[in-house]
Amino acid sequence: MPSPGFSQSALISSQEQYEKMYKKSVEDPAGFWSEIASEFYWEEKWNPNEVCKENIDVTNGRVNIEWFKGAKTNICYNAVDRNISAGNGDKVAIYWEGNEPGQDGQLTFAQLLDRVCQLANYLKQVGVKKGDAVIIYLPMLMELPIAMLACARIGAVHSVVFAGFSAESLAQRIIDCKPKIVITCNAVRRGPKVIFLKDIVDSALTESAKNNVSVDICLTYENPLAMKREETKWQDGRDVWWQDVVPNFPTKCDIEWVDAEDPLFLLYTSGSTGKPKGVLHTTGGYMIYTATTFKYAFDYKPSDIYWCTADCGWITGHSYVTYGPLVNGASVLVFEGAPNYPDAGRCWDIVDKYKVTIFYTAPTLVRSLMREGDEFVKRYSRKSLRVLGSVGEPINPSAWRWFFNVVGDSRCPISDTWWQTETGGFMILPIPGAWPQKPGSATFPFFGVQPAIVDEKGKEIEGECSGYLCIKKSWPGAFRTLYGDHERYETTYFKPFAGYYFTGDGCSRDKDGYYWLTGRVDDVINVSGHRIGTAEVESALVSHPQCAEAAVVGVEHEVKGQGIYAFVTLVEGVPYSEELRKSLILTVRNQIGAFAAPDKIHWAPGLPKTRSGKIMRRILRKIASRQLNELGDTSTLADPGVVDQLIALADC
Ligand code: 6R9
Repeated sequence: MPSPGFSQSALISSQEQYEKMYKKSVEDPAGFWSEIASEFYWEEKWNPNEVCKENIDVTNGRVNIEWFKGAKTNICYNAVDRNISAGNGDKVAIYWEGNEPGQDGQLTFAQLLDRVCQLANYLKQVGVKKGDAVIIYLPMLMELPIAMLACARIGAVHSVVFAGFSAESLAQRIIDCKPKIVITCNAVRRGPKVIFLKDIVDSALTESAKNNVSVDICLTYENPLAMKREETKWQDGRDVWWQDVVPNFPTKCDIEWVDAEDPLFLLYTSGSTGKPKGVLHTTGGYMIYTATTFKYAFDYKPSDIYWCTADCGWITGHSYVTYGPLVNGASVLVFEGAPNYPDAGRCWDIVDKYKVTIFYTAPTLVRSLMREGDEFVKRYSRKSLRVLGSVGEPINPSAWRWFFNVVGDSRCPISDTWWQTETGGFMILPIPGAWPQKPGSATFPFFGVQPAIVDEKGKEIEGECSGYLCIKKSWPGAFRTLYGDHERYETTYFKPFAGYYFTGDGCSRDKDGYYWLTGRVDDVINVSGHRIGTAEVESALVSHPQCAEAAVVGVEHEVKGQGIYAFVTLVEGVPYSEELRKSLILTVRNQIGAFAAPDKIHWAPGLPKTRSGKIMRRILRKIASRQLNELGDTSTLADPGVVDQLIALADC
């Protein structure tokens, strides 16, 4: 149960209040969201009769979602200028904590505005216009949210690429969205390591030039704590030091008022095929949805100090490091380093240092810190903490309990937020103060969200049940298309179960109506909360000259949630060796990024295939998890003998 003290002062203080608001949100979505939208700044208002236009039923033609079309606003204005006009110019917008304890900085909203405007003016001067794509490949420096906001201010479409992606992955994204400019920094320290980001960008730009996509400017932030300017490789004419140009620009920059339906950003995410999908979010609906979900999910109060450990390279960093909190005028902490450096107490050290009140993280981090023992937590007071949050994968009840009892001293509710890159913001979560919690359940839908659990045939199942999780109607934060591929948008998300948005997740609902997410039901693996398509890893493996075929499945992993398990068939005559194993793993690191490196390579003289040549992943999953008594029917295999061979080689 939420503690009575918490509920009393909570924004939503009871189940009844939630139910009343939820009812209104589904019975009159236009009225509900218009009322909320009125709290934000709009240069031109929407037509009250056309708040939402949608068709999510493929059988009725093209899938199309529009909210507040025709209205004009700007999310940077709402996140920065509006807070200054409200008298909060001197409030800290961003606290920054560097990799090493003792390195820190901060910007008030007024200072943030100056920095955003200078960069926005620079971008304008080099010819970036409304609708142009800008790639941002930066670590968690203050410059990362500054760059996002500067793009938004001038109507440019940012595409942040997580700075753990390899040169090849970066090149793939550059080739897809053809930016005029890439914004990066020379290097970054993460824990004890230095990562040379500019070198990665250089190779990505060489690769994209080979594909006839050339980028005019590589704006590089000099990160002197990681690498000296003189040591950075440089291409005159293309490369420009941020510090040499941006501070010379004026600190005032006019706003580009954009349509609510103009694109705000593109974010590439993994799907079940090899090619990442460019998820496109627009401005108005996304703005009000991220701000509103942030406010209620964390019971936000203006005095809060909020810390989300996600990187801005993922959707969580877009919606809940940058936009949602800043639009609410919240003070946000941005942390450059690694959560276990210099030791496993770092997070709690930071919590005490900044008096963090809301701490939002991923189950994988909770599990990895839990393994280090309570001692690292207990060393710090943590008494400022008020609300905890979890995202990225289902949180297992033992990690939930440790988070609740040890980190939160049994006093802070946990907001277990289920959502996706595609949904823009939270979809199912326990609003703290309103709901009795059940460890591991994401609980109930957010306002306006109508979940449906459907069976194999797409028929909605009522009551206590399990099946595929779909959503019945659009919500303001929904993605509008996949960049350059509306057909794939329809095929992936709206065709599997006509009339619904299909999430790709399995889900059950218990007798009290609580939702329990059970993980992906497609060929996507969730490693430490990062989505990785099995096909992406397979295509990286088979690009190795000695690899003939590969099949990748997810297996349970104590810390990461899921680990990557790769079955690999070598080219005829090539012997297995430790060296080859390492070289295959390196290939994946180079092509995707270190976070996608397989945990296990399983040598496979042959793969279990049906007579039509389809790999039976069901069997591979059982072998990978060593559930050898549960292999099921293998009689439809073209060669059932391969299964015994694979089992014999399991621990080689
Ligand atoms: C926000 C984010 C989305 C997938 C999603 C689901 C899993 C995320 C979860 C969760 C259970 C939660 N997921 N949060 N599963 N409980 N609280 O992570 O976006 O990277 O697109 O991943 O992550 O499987 O479908 P994204």
